[in-house]
Amino acid sequence: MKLSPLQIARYQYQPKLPGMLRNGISEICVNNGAATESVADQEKIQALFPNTYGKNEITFVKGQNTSEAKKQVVGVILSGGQAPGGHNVVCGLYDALKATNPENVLYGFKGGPSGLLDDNYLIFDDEYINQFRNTGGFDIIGSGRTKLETEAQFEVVAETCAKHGITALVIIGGDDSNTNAAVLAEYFAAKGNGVQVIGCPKTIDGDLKNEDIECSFGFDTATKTYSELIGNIERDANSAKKYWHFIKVMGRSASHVALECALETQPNICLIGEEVAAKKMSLAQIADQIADSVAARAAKGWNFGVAIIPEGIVEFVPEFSVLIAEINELLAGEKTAQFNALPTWADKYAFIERGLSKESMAVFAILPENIQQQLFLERDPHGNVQVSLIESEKLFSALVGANLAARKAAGTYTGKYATQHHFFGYEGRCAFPSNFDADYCYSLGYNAFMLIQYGYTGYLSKVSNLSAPAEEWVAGGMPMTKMMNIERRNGKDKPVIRKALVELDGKPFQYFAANRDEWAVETCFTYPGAIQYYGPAEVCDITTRTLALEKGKM
Ligand code: FBP
Repeated sequence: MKLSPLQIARYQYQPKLPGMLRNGISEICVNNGAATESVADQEKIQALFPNTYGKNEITFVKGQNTSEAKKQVVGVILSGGQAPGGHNVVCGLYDALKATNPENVLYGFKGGPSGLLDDNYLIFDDEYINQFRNTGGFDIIGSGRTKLETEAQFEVVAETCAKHGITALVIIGGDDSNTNAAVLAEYFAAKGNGVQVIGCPKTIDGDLKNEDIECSFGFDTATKTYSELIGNIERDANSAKKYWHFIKVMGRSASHVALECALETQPNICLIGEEVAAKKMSLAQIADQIADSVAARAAKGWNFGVAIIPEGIVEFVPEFSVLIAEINELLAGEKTAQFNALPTWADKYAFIERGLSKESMAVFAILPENIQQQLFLERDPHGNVQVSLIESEKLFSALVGANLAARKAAGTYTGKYATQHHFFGYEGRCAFPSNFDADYCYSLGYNAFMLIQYGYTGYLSKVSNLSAPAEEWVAGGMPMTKMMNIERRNGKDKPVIRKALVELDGKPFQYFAANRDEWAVETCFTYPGAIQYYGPAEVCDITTRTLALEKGKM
């Protein structure tokens, strides 16, 4: 295989570890912090996790390594959507494991959690792992979305571990996967089978964060990739001056990705799902707000602009959620077949009209026909509408078009409105990790092994102080039960790690809110350019604006 010059250079890159992990394995010792309790529902969580609840937070410091010298056999999986840097978590884990004892073994279970169930694995060696250093993607062992949550599955995992003599598992995943990792850790601890479980915080969506985890890995690289593309589009828009660009960006539910891209590129519009929900905004209100910007810019002779739409937006629009719930009900059970048998769209439309409430029908009626049809075509295995597949960038551009047509008829708008649509998601998930993600991920993996070596289980690998240079990062571990609360899921109370949504009183959103009126009307675009890997640290190593604002550094 012919390698690109950047690929060759990235193989040589040595990721930066936190200062306290740089002195060699023999000089890493534990500093015990305070005992922890869960963020809410303490009694219930404690009752569910009697063996792993309330443990101490720990940090690693320079000092005599006092861990037990024993051969370690570790298994690792990647879980869920790709996020840049996943390979480096595995590399960091492998390097710490081998530096501690060359006899140690690292198993990679293939295709995500199902690899553990199917005993589908490889054993890492230098030759294999070296091909993946500082590269994007999850192809080192693959990933998958199988959930490990039942006792029957845990038993199979226990058997897989016993078969290979595995004494620790590292689960690299988002909030759901780490929730399941915590339950698995408790299950193994209760069984006394000696298998430790350590989690690592992954997801480009940025919604696995809390007072302990400053950010999930991959968010930095993915948002930088999208911001580069959005900046390029802004420059094109400002050059040609003839299109409004509607750009949807990934983020299954939370709007962190959209917000970070907006902070990087200062578009005319960026919708934030959490704000839409808090203000209970309707589709018409959102369209009206965007149309105000289009009209104000048109009045200055600027018939162009850029609007960022978060992937999960429609689920935050209350009337839309009600509509979806009614459609799911309308097509429940055998009614799907009945609906599908209707010969024309007009017949189907009449069926829908009879089945929906007056309010939901009013919402349905304003949707462009292609979106209306999408709602009935794309169903998940449970028969529910797949909201994530809705082309919300096209939905909003059409609603804005209708709003502007009404303004034109009323004589209040005379501009031109031509649109382009984009969706940026997969483009960013497997990019070469930025220096930040390369360093952060390597550190998370290295640190995960130190947690294993010191005998911890039910901990999340934690690297913090991330807005400072890597030298000053703090490495340690946090009991996963600390991040848990009880939430209603599928009609049952479940212990889960809380998903972090955009906080409307948080500094990143506040900064955006303080500036967006000007951005809506003026042309304040900023062009971040491509991720830089080589050059001054202030160009190459800085992380997101979101983190800088959260840490008061902007
Ligand atoms: P994770 O939460 O598993 O990290 O995945 C996030 C994500 O990238 C979302 O942004 C997106 O909605 C989804 O995955 C797409 O999933 P798929 O890869 O299954 O199409």
